[in-house]
Amino acid sequence: MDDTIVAPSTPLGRGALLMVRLSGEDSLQIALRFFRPRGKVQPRKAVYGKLYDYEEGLFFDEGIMVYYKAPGSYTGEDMVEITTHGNPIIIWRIVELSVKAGARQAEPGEFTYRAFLNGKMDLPRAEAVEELVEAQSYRGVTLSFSQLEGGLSRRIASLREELLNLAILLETEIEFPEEEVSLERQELVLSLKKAKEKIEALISQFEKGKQVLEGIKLVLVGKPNVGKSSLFNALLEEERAIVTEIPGTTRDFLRERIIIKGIPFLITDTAGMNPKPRDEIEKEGMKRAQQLIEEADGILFLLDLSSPIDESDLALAKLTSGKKRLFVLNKKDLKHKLSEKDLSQLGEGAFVKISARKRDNLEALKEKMWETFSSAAPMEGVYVNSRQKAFLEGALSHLKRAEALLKENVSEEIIAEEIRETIRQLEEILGKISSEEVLRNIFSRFCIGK
Ligand SMILES: Nc1nc2c(ncn2[C@@H]2O[C@H](COP(=O)(O)OP(=O)(O)O)[C@@H](O)[C@H]2O)c(=O)[nH]1
Ligand SMILES: [Mg+2]
Repeated sequence: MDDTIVAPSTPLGRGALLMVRLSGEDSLQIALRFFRPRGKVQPRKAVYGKLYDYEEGLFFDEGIMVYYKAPGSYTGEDMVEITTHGNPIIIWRIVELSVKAGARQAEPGEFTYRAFLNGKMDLPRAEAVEELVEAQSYRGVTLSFSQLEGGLSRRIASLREELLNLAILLETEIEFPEEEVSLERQELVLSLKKAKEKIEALISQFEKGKQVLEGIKLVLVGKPNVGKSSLFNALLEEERAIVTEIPGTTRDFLRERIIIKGIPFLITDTAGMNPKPRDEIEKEGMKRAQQLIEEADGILFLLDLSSPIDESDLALAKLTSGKKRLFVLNKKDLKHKLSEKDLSQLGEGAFVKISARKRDNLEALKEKMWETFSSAAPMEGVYVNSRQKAFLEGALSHLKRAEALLKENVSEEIIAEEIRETIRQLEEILGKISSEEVLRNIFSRFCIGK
């Protein structure tokens, strides 16, 4: 923590600009080894300068430097940000020159970790930074930004406050039993119920939040030539997959994202999905399709309206029976030969008739996709990730235990202990009492800084 770290902070492609960051006590001193400012360096003021290679004795680029003085920076430490022309070679040379001047290359997530340790943000906010960067839709961006602004943190903190007051009241009763009881049992019952409802409301946002942020993974399933690739293209409104009349020609998997009512759907077009593989390639294709089906959140099951159901359809129906499905009846522009009875053999799932080739009824399909696969929970501007959810569930079980104990008329002490345990679970969410190992583990999964 007391060393100075350096890392590129933009993806290292070629473009107009790239940025590198330093954080730690020696940031400015190290930066000034290779950055020659033209003008006075002042906190939070951009200064133009040239980049000097102090090993080779030459200038290699020009750029803008901003110096932040502790604690007024992202990490809470002294920081320097340097923007250069957008060639990664320049950035790597800056990193190299920084390291040679005494900096250390940052670990993934380390800037945000420092911000957390220095009290710049609590754990849900730090996690929101990562979630914001990873969000798969604009709705996901706005959602994670409201989390970054304290959406979840505030709710957890106020809940913690309320429970803390309860615990303290109970404990006062224990210590001074002869004094006027300030806390009626009736009140306690009500307070616990309210707290429980708040926690349940947060847990209920998990699924929705995950869908908005990460998207819903769908796989196109259907025998060769039903129109999977045609539908894939129709949904994307571009010719991404190869459409041919030779069955089983799409050999690769393609994944693309479409947004329906703010929810990203990640759709995979499967190749060589032939339940009766004719060669090694098709066998391998089938194996990989099976893997994809297992990992998917749902299945878009394609059928050909112009032909009756056959064994291949039935085999695929069996393969996907454990998943949420939407049956997409394609080629509705052709003469229908698929009967209701055929459909009933396939099992559970809503259906919709479309023509991928004619781009017909796609809006209805999208509406059905949204109905079938997206979580029914309303969007509340707050969400919980899986880590936070686990602790909320822990908190909930202790609250329920406190409620049950209350009915049994046990001593205040035991109830207070359950409330204390609930509070500890909430503090884990905020990162107040998490061990260094746990914290490092959370931050090292961050992609930022990689
Ligand atoms: N008439 C008609 N033909 C379609 C429709 N959708 C796809 N096709 C045709 O069916 C054939 C196979 O389509 P493709 O998308 O490659 O099927 P895949 O093997 O499931 O990927 C192509 O000739 C498509 O033009 C449709 O809605 N109506
Ligand atoms: Mg195909």
